[in-house]
Amino acid sequence: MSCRRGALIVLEGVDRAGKTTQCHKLVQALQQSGRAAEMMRFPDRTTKIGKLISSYLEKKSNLEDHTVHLLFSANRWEMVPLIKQKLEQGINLVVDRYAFSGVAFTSAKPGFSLEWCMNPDVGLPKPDLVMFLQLNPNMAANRGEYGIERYETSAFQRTVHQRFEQLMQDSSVNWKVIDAARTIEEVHKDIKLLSEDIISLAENQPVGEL
Ligand code: T5A
Ligand code: NA
Repeated sequence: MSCRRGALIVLEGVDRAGKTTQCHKLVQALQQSGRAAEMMRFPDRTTKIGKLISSYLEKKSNLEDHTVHLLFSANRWEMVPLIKQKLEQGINLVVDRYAFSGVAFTSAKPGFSLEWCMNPDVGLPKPDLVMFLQLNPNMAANRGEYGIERYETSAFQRTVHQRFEQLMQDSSVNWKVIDAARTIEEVHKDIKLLSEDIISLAENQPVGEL
């Protein structure tokens, strides 16, 4: 006998779309309904690699563009043993950003192809569900503290949004688009329903690879 595995659920979207808010609410809701659930976020700024990334994002240090891309990917790879372990233990993981953010943000810089950007993340555990919080970057800009960290300019975010649109063409990934311009509760209701559905489906399937 083996225990049912947990689902790998990812929230993506442009900056300020509400990902962190919704991840917390989803974990709480799943736990309240008696399911094991934990949150994970990328970048994970607590590791050695994560601290390099955090300093870069806060503009306290500069890193060459390819280098920082590989660090973001390495920051996911260093969590893979833990991700696999949690899923095997039957814990549902709710992940705030994943490889798709990595690709969308770097490929929004001049001279980076989607293909080059995707390569370092090939082989990562594949999410069972990726929910894209759709929000016009102009609306996102009106939500608190926009413009402090690197990448937080409307022009760059518009390009990031276009890259996400391109990534969502990939039908081998289970994308669901969520209208994030609604209230926190309305958005949460959709996210919870989609997550509950995927949790029952995923438990009968092995974890895939990106
Ligand atoms: N990055 C990331 C890469 O370049 N490569 C990578 O591989 C990865 C993983 C940091 C940066 O790193 C880049 C992308 C980012 O630029 P981060 O630490 O996740 O990534 O970014 P944060 O600044 O923490 O989070 P975001 O800006 O993405 O915001 P969220 O999580 O989408 O939004 P949230 O929930 O914090 O909400 C923002 C504000 O809006 C309000 C909230 O209360 C909050 O004030 N809000 C709403 N207001 C109205 N209606 C709603 N429905 C609302 N939902 C939330
Ligand atoms: Na966030």
